[in-house]
Amino acid sequence: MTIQWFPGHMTRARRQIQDKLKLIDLAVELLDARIPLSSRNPMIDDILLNKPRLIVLGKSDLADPRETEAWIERFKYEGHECIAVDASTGTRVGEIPDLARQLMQEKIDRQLAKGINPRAVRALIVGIPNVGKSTLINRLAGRNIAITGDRPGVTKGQQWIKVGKEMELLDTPGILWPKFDDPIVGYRLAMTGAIKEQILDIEDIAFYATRELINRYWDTLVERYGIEEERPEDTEQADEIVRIMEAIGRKRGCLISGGRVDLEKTSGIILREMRAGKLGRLTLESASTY
Ligand SMILES: Nc1nc2c(ncn2[C@@H]2O[C@H](COP(=O)(O)OP(=O)(O)OP(=O)(O)O)[C@@H](O)[C@H]2O)c(=O)[nH]1
Ligand SMILES: [Mg+2]
Repeated sequence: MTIQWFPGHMTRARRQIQDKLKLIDLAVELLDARIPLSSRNPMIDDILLNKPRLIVLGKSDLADPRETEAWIERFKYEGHECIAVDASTGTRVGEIPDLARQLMQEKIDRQLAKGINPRAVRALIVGIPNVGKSTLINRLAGRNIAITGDRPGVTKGQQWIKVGKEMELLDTPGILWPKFDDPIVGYRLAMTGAIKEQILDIEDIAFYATRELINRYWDTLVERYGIEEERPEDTEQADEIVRIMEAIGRKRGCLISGGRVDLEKTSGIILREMRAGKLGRLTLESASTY
């Protein structure tokens, strides 16, 4: 399968970010707490150059809290300030302006020493499509100014939004990068909703999602769908994954003529429920293994 996922507007979006860098004091790099590694743009250092940066792990309400803590430690160890938030309820979002100010403190002190009154901190928010950039900005601003939506590609252009008196945030369209070195990165981005459904083979994505669930969250899978199958011994065997998908489909009554399982319908259920957190809080990438 080829994922056709690098439409022109993303190249444009990247260029627009680079054009704005001169105006920006700080970058907020928003990652998906369920896939902190795969949601990280490998070109981010090239795009942001040496701008001070705050890493925010978004959708942390959907991720495994222990894994999220480990990722925060990991990013801090690498020298980045990092915080996990849930922008859907606003949990910990209120700490972001303070952290941003701390990152800017040296510059602010320098300006004060020169007798210059520091202006509002200008921050840019970057991240993959659908990770929650606009939702986070709305939370910070305390009102719904940026358009949000449960699909990738909602924000089409840049927009400055005032956050209190001391901060201005630039919302940007989600960007992906031209090539995934490891195909699993593409599948994880697709599973968690960063790639447009229309260009995906949903059975293919659900197949990889089921494989990850078997490997990492087998008990949750059994509990959610009430399947009575043996746990596959070798998840590299495609039929073993399909066996579990079919068991889920049968439990959910996804059948077509002849009593066969409707895999497309089953795939839709697995992906929808996984994305909505119905399978519990899942993290697909552990800080300890990377
Ligand atoms: N559970 C949960 N959902 C979130 C969170 N943040 C955002 N969402 C949801 O994720 C979806 C995408 O949010 P947006 O803010 O539109 O995402 P975006 O990054 O601006 O997306 P693009 O503009 O398409 O790049 C929406 O349905 C939000 O309600 C979060 O912290 N937790
Ligand atoms: Mg947006």
